[in-house]
Formats: sequence, C-alpha cells, structure tokens
Amino acid sequence: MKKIMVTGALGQIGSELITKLRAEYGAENVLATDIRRIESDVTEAGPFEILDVTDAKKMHQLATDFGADTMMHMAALLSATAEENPVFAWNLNMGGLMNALEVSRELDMQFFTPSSIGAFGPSTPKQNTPQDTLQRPTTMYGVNKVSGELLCDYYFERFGLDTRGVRFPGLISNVAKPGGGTTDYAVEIYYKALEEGKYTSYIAEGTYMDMMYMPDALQAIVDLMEADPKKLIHRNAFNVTAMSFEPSQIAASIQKVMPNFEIAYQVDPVRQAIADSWPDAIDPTAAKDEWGFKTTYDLDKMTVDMLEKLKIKLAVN
Ligand code: AKB
Repeated sequence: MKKIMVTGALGQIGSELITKLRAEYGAENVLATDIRRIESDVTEAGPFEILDVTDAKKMHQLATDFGADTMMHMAALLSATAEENPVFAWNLNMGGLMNALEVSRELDMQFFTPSSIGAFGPSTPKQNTPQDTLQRPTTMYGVNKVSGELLCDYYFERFGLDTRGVRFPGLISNVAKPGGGTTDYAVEIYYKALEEGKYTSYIAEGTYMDMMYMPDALQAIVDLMEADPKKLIHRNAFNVTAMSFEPSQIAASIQKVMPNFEIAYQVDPVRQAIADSWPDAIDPTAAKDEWGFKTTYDLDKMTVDMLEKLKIKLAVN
C-alpha cells in the first residue's frame, strides 16, 4: 500500500487530488500538507499538517513520521504571479522542489511533480508541439518549469530516484479556484456565466491554449505513477492535453447551455504576452504510447459538467 505525502494540498490541483488519492489508497495513507490551514475535506477527512516547502527539515520530519514512500510535490506559484515577483518565484518554486527531491532521495520515495505548457517558449513549434523540442521559455515560471524538468531527470539519472512528471495545460475545475495563472480565464468564465451572465476576458480572441478538465488531470497523475517503469522512455515531463481552444470557442460552448451568455474582451498585456509565448496545441503521443494517457472530457462535455456542478456550489438556477 502506498503512503503518499502531498505538498500544496490546498491548491487548485491538491484540493481534488487529495480526495482522489484518499479514495484510491485509503484516507489514512495520504498526508496532505500546505502552508496554511483552511478547514475543508482536505484538512478534516484525513491526516493534515502545516508545511512551508522551503523548510527542508520539517518536510523530512513529516515524511519520516508518516512513513511516506511517495512524494507528490504540488506547491508552486503559477505563471502570472511568478512574473509579478520573479525572485520569490525562483526561491519558492526551485527551493521547494529541491527540498522535495532531496527528502525523496534520502527516504527513497517515488516522486511526482507537475511541469506545464509554460516550459515552452516563443521559439517552440506552436502546433502539435512535440514531446522533445526547443524549450526556451521567456517567463520566470517557464524558467522554473524547465529547470525543474531537468532537475527531476538529473535525480533519476544520478541517484535512481523514481521521478515522474507531466506538462499540464490549463486545468479547469469547480472545487478550488486557480490563483495567478494565465489560463485561469477558462475557469473564471464559468463562474461569471452563472453569476452575471457575461464575462470580460483578459485573453484576446484567437489565442489558443491547451486545456484539460480536472478529473482527467487527476487520473493522469495516478496512471503515470502506477505505470510500469520499464515502459517509460521519458520521465520529466510528458506532454498531456485534452483540448485546445480560444476564448470565443469556450464562450460558444457555454452559449449552447446558456444562449444569452455574452463575452467581451479587455486584454491584460502581461498575461496575453505569456499566453502568446506558449504553444497553441501540444502533442501527447508519448504519454499515450508509454503509459496509456487518455481523457474523457472534451470542451462541450466539460462545459455541461462545470455548469451543473457550479450551479449547486453557487446556489444559482
Ligand atoms: C498557468 O496558467 O500558469 C497554469 C499553467 C498552464 O501552468 N495554469
């Protein structure tokens, strides 16, 4: 039985990953950690500890006391926030990752951390972006993600640590809101559709980015961690995606359910520049071939599910 320690457990991915892992492996086998405590299922339905990931000593202590054999390191600043404070982003994203890798090496744990489409840059092929290609990102977040991919590969090659990772696209979810990402518009739009019937997008019409619904993202993490290591040619990190769309297409998908929904545009130059530097659509073939990556939600199916779930959460008709 796995004993899994998760950092950043109250973040957008962590909040739902914890529930999924506790259902798969047993609540007592999943230790959720985060820098803050916000009462929720994450903190109440299983073990929870406060952890600042820059505190290597406490991370080591918690992992040892829990008897963890798997580390899922999710704590990180997203792209737009990292751009606002690059030095802090470097210290948190790289310092936290280094600590998590070292603790995992010392305790011989299996290791997962997400990379991102942000690991690509303007010189990367924009269409059908290959698994192995040019990675010269122009954002601090991207620099962190490429460095992280290299560092995780280094720990695998040098120390034999079982490191695995994916390059997540924008993740769309209805539990915890993302904070400080470039793709966040694709979550906000559903909230605003239900709350106000309209949305003003900070990303320009015609800007394509890869996206995926959270249930598919969580399944991808579990499937990759369970994959036969002999079949993995790559490790850090696999391209994964479910769909690529631009703002008017997600608006059109919402209009199929809410015909009066309206979209307008007021472009934020910082987040637009980040989006422009990322691929339009990445190629997940390596993930499919090496560990059977698959998705179940396309744009319209996701829209129906998002609106149904958010209606209940926001108590709107
Ligand atoms: C962001 O927009 O920063 C993230 C990501 C694609 O890594 N959602």
